[in-house]
Amino acid sequence: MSERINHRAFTERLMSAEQAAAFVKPGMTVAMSGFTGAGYPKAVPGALAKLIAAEHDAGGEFKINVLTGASTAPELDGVLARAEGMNLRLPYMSDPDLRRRINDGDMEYMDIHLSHVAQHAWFGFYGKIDLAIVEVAGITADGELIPSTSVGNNKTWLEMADHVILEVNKQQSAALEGMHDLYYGTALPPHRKPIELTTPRDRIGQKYLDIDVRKVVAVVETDAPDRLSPFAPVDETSERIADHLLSFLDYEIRQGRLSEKLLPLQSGVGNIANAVLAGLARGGYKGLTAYTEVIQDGMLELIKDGTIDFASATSFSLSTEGVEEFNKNIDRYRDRILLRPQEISNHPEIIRRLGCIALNGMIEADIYGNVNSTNVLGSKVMNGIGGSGDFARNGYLSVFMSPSTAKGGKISGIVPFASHVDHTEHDTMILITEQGLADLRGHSPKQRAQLVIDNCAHSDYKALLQDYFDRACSQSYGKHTPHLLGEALSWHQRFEQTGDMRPAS
Ligand code: 0RQ
Repeated sequence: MSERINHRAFTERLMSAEQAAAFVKPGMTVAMSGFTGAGYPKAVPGALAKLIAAEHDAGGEFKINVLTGASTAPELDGVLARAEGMNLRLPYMSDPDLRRRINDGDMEYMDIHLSHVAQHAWFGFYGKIDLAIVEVAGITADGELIPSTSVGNNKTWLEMADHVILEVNKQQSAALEGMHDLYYGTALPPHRKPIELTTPRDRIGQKYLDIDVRKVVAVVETDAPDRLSPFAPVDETSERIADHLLSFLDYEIRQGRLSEKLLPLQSGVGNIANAVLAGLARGGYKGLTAYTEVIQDGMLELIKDGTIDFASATSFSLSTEGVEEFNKNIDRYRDRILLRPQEISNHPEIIRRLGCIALNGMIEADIYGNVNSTNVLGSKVMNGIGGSGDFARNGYLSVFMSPSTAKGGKISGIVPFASHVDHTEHDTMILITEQGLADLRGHSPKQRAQLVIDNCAHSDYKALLQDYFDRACSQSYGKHTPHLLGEALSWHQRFEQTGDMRPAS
């Protein structure tokens, strides 16, 4: 038996990544593991990319549809994008080569709420899933799968796919065993039952993933780390954003709306969200919980110093240093972290019940609070909506954060009209930039606009926004959400034409 494979039926199927990749045929829909750079297959996609490139060199056509949990890494999205091997990719992604292909119009990309993916697959919206390629940390003597550093949609992929390729990665810590909670109680409407999870700590499922061994066509052993990009160092801008958030939370506690334990935190991906988590350590909180998608470096720090007592997620998203820290002190983290399928970590029913505090980054917001999380200048996708919509719509509080400007001040993060809307004004309660915080709760559109302009806009753009808003208030067709339609997107147009949202004068 191999070190991590303790069941004969699986060792019998051991083969090289090249042999396993040969099971993938053009036109297939292939579902892969992987969520924010963790737990993705490390070897088969690379071998597949070589097969694809060879086929293209020979004048043939070889493209597949790729479904994942969320973003993966260069060894999956990067190699397949460079080989021009994907017709369609869903959902969230962050690989630069993949992003380029999508934005060049060479392939299709579907950006979907992360909680929707598994159920849409079950509803049949994505057609048949031919093959699943899933990384696991080991296979037990009973033939069950020990999940890796992310769970994502793996349960669904293993159940739905006609055939399965397993990558068993011995570099993933053996101590991951027991850190997962796999819920098998989901059903299709109208047969759904309540999901009985009432605190982030609750275990409602099993430790291992089930697998029908008859579907397993290949098992590949790997020994490679998750590869994650480092976060930008915490700078003054993100520290100021964190400070505004902390003052706001203190205010909520003083008002009696939140207790000192707050409510379960959700924190998005990206530099700002990570820096804000680091800032929470300064807040002096103890014994908080998180019900979120990803455990990033900032959250690991909070668990380490006792700020967070328990975190439920679907994946890790750690830098190399974060992975080292986790592996070195895994005993400290083992009883404080549970990884669940993303349909549970992001489930609207649970998020609403727990009352999560949703903290997410954004690209831009407009004066009324519509938030663009995904498309620069309304057309160029950055990463995708991820789970931000699952949490913003259903959380107790929805907070969106961003520096007030981007690209050296040439772009304003607060605009007259968002060039793409992921979260409507109805889903946005709090907007924060380094300039300040706008608490939009209980305010009408015009009141919200004034708060956003006063509190969040950068000084280079404040007067311009005020001028737009004032003229809209007097000239708009309707006076409920005043807009000048011919001008509403003119800032984005100006940037396209001149490289700066500010007028030349
Ligand atoms: O670009 O890297 O080329 O410099 O966007 O911006 O300010 O470093 O912020 O890393 O926190 O990311 C919305 C992308 C913010 C992220 C987004 C450019 C900026 C920079 C990154 P460069 P920052 P962050 C749960 C939650 C959606 C998914 C989500 C995100 C780069 O938060 O992907 O929330 N959110 N999931 O220059 C042009 C603007 C810009 C802009 C920023 N207005 N115009 N470029 N940038 N604002 C987790 C999961 O779902 C898995």
